Amino acid sequence: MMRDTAWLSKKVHDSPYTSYYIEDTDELTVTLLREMAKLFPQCERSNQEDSSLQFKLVEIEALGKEGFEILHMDGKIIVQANTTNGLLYGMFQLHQDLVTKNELKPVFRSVPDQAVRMLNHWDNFDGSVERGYAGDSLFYDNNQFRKNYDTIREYARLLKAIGINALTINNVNVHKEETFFITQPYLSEVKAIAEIFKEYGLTLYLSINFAAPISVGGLTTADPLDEDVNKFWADAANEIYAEIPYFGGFVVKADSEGEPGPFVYDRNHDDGANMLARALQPHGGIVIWRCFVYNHLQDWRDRSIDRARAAYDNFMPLDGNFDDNVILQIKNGPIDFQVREPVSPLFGGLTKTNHVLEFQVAQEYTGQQKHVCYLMPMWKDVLDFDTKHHKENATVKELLPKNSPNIQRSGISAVVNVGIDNNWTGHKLAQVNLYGYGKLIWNNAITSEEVLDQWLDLTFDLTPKGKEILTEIIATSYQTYENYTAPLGIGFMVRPNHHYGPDIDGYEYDRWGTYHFADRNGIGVNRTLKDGTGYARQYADARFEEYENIETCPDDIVLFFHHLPYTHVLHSGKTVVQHIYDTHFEGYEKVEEYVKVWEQLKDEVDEASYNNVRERLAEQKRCALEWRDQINTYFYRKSGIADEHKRQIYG
Ligand code: GCV
Repeated sequence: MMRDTAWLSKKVHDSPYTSYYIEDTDELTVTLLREMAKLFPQCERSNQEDSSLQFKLVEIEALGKEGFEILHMDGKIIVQANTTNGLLYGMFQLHQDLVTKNELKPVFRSVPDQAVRMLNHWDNFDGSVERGYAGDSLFYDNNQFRKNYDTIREYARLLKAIGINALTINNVNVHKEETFFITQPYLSEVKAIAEIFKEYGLTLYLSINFAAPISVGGLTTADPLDEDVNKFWADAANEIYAEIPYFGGFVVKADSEGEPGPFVYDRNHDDGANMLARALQPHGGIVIWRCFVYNHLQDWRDRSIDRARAAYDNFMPLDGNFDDNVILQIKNGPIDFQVREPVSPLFGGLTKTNHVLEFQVAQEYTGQQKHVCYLMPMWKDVLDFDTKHHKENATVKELLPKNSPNIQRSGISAVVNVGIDNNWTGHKLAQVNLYGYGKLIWNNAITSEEVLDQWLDLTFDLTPKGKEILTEIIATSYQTYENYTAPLGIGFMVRPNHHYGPDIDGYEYDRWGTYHFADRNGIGVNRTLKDGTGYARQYADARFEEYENIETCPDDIVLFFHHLPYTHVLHSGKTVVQHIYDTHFEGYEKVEEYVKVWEQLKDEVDEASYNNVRERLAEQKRCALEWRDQINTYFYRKSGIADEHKRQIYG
């Protein structure tokens, strides 16, 4: 079966540009030529410098290494950039503009807002993907590399077309065999993949296991201050760069959820990260060190521990201690990619350490690519969040580059949502999340609506009515998902381990630190400074005061910060319990509506996509009903308060 080539499936056929000019400069020109042949089949290369379509290398400082301009005048188009890499980005933009019939401006300049624009695969060598919902790994099967280079090349072009410039290809939980990826014979296999991404200007990184000096090197310790351990990593780096001179570096999950790290040796994260950084530094490599560090063996009886505090408590005191080639990677929220969380206080907090933000495109907690859930609105909220660390210009998107001492080492990363499934993402509509992620981190000002509009035009051939229907489904899907799942920012309530479907108390008496504390009177976690865990104090003053005070704390995250009686009246005018009932009825009804209106698209989308979405919507409806009834019943039983509208709630 032909793979669904997502946003590069349509070619430019009916444009007046029948010939183009480009100088042959470097190996990326080969890629550009190949892409032109694929995407603009009627446009032939010419040696006429004044062809109707020209790709030009220029020297315009403001464009940097990746930016480009598309000039449209006198019937000609000129794509210009300082590098062939920039031209390649420009060509994909032009393809998109022509396919979607976007009116070309006389001068369109595009320079990425974030320097690091990365994806992390959580793929395992056995072919499984941790939190993967689109089939097995693209790269591995049964402890072998798949060597499916055509598919990988197809993937590389999809990523380039949306602006991604780096990726890791193995899980941050680095299991036994994958620990050896930094050595031969695996290194040659890694190189074969790295070469393909390099054709598109993407840099490949590996996740490494902090204990590799023991398991690979045969040492008795992985202590970052031990000389032999330092030598092990320096040798490993030498070997890697001898094979792959353009290798990006390491991504590290250390002292997190059972992964080894410096704590074992009474050392800290800066000791561990800087030790690896020293090994990579002579080669220009980078260490990306994750801040997802918390006590995952918590006793639920111990109310003094708050998982939300952990990243800030661990890393804030180390700000400024990290080498220039270390980047900290911080999840968008303090817990774990919930449908609604406050923004991590490390953004705006850290000012002396390079850092990137981590999103999750994979829908671990947002319906696992069985439910439609458009994540752009959430990501926009995070990037536009005003940390209030300064009077102005203190949004997350502005502070990421500003608060990293080396602007080239700041940006955004994300757990990707693709697998070997023919449509890449399992749920066809989940493609929009990958597309949107790339577009948004390149251009932080793009709106959710613009992204959706583009993706629909690139993907389907819809009538205006059809487009309206699909726009409505996708645009409302995030709010819908939130409505029928965990309310008011409390999070979790999912089945343990696989995290799919409702299980309200599933984690309540467990060790993972994700509690909601519902009792007969109320629900929520008291994270105030006054008499709670004090998490609220990790924010800048204005935010702290806003969250600390129940009068000003926003409704949508109020249960994250406060334990409230069910009868507490929200800013919306509803009580907590009535809000829960209303949103859960609304959420489910909306899914019922999606199922119905999708049928109207039968003749508008290809059969595979039609059936794919229809089947998944049916599952979403089944699951949303479970959520609705379990949540409503749970809170009815706890509170004894009836629904004002007397809808059916099971006793
Ligand atoms: C890769 C969550 C997920 C884990 C994941 C972890 C992480 O806890 O459930 O599967 O592990 O985040 O981000 O490291």
